[in-house]
Amino acid sequence: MTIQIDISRYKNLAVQEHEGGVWVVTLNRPAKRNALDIETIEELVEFFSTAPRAGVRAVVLAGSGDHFCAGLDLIEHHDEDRSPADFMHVCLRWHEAFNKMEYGGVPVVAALQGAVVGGGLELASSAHIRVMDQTAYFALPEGQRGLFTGGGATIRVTDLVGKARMIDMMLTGRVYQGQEAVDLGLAQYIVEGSSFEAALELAHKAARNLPLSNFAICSAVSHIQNMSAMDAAYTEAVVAGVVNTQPDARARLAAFADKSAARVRPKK
Ligand code: 1HE
Repeated sequence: MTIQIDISRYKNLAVQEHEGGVWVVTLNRPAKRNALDIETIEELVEFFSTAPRAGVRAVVLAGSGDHFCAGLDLIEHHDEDRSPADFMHVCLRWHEAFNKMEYGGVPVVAALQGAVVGGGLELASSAHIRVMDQTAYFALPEGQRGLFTGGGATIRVTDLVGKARMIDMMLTGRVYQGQEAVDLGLAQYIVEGSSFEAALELAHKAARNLPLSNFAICSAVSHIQNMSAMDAAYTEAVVAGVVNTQPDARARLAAFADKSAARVRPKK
């Protein structure tokens, strides 16, 4: 019951299929520094709702131009002059998109450059792996703009950097970049060259895992984090029961047994 992804439906995203089931989704409003307007969020909901049922094995999420994403479209927000209820519904659509990413079961690798700020950091923190280049920087300018985070930063950015740093970022507009950003957990990789090329390579690596293993890694880990220790242990056992007995794993286990499978070795 595989469904098709219709790339012609996307206007603010550029959606491309690469080989091996890897798809590249690019925020495509560089003139607006890829700010997230309502239409972009709806397209993210659509793509990440469809991807798990469309045979997508991994996604690279990128931004076109010099910046990954400038966060909430402040001009749209200003022009719309929204009511509290309106903006609550906007935020619920952001959560729909970002939860589909984090809990959808398909590995998402974000390729970061330039500004990864406000809602852009909320988006990036919904990916499973973040790769930054030397130009990437992270900030939460909400405090300065008279705003508050609404796309999950209180959950995901706090998870990455801890409560005290999250509050400092919001109060003072502190910017993190370079190796320090990796040391804090804002990104897992920093590269000299293109973050896109590095992200693509990681996505291909993840795509070679069995889909059911990736489904568990990219949904069960997040669900389990939300549970009590007792429920988490139970759920882990149930998920492992299903994943670790999948028929497709037998060939991989047989290759280990007959010594034809690669061994785990440190880097030379
Ligand atoms: C935008 C946006 C935007 C740029 N909404 N239009 N986010 C922020 O507070 C970050 C706001 N943006 C910036 O600080 C800078 O634009 C950047 C550091 C990202 C890039 O700087 P620069 O010098 O390359 O570009 P620029 O000249 O500032 O902007 C170029 C154009 O992009 C310009 O439009 P133009 O029509 O005048 O050419 C800008 O208006 C437009 N642009 N950023 C709309 N964010 C669910 S709650 C989430 C809450 C938040 O995310 S708050 C954080 C918002």
